[in-house]
Amino acid sequence: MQDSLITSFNRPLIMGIVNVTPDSFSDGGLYLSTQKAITHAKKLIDEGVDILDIGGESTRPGSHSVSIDEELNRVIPVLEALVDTHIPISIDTSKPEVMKQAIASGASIINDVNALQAPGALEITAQNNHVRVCLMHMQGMPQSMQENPLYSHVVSEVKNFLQQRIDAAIAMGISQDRLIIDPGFGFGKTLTHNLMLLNQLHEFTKLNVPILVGLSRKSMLGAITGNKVSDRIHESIAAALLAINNGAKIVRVHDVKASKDALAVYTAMQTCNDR
Ligand code: 8Y7
Repeated sequence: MQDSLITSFNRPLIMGIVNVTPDSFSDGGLYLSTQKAITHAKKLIDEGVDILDIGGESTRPGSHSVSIDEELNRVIPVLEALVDTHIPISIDTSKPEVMKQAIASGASIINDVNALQAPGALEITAQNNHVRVCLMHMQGMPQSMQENPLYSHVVSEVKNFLQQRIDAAIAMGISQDRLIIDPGFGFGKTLTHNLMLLNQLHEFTKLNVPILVGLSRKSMLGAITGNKVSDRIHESIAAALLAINNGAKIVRVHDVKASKDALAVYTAMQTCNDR
């Protein structure tokens, strides 16, 4: 089972992003976006993805939330179409009801940008003791989080928050080996905050839980290079590699093939002494 990869981490893992968010400007509707998401996921599998992260609610800066039913209608058909591939599926949600139904449909990881803070989220996770969960840090809410991010010590504040969420999960009976942490690049952080987190990512290894990062195509990279979102592949690869070199075990990316090739160089370097 692929899950053993996540346990051993003998190489960095690639989580591929599968968004199921109907484009309000095209009239294809939900059916078309479902089909598109499935086709896209299969392409990522062909490219060698380790985990698929399926999300039905945009959490980009400025975005608004969707209802439980709408989110379920988006993600469940996609999940059902992909379980037979046996690639571990992560459900990107903060809603306990979506977590529950996604797990019932075969999701084995919960990716919660809200770190299981919604009422009932810890309980659902605890009740399903085969699933892993990624606890991410965010300051504020997506609608307004980039308006005025403020920290006195960004690294220690993010680290303390993640330690508290680890403690809350463990107190609920979720074992530590099911947890993953994420500093939440771009979620209520300025460019400087993001760069400090990336530079000091090693600090987070002290929490003794694998680190996941999402840097792919983010505006912090555009702020450095000036490239538009569709043209940020090189900086995304550089950022993923730096994160891995600084202790990350999983990278959440759009560009699976490119990330895989870049990480192959890292893994080759890491294992040169074993030859
Ligand atoms: C992240 C994420 C997004 C991230 C984790 C985007 C859902 C914004 N970013 N989940 N989700 N970490 N764990 O630009 O950084 O992809 S959405």
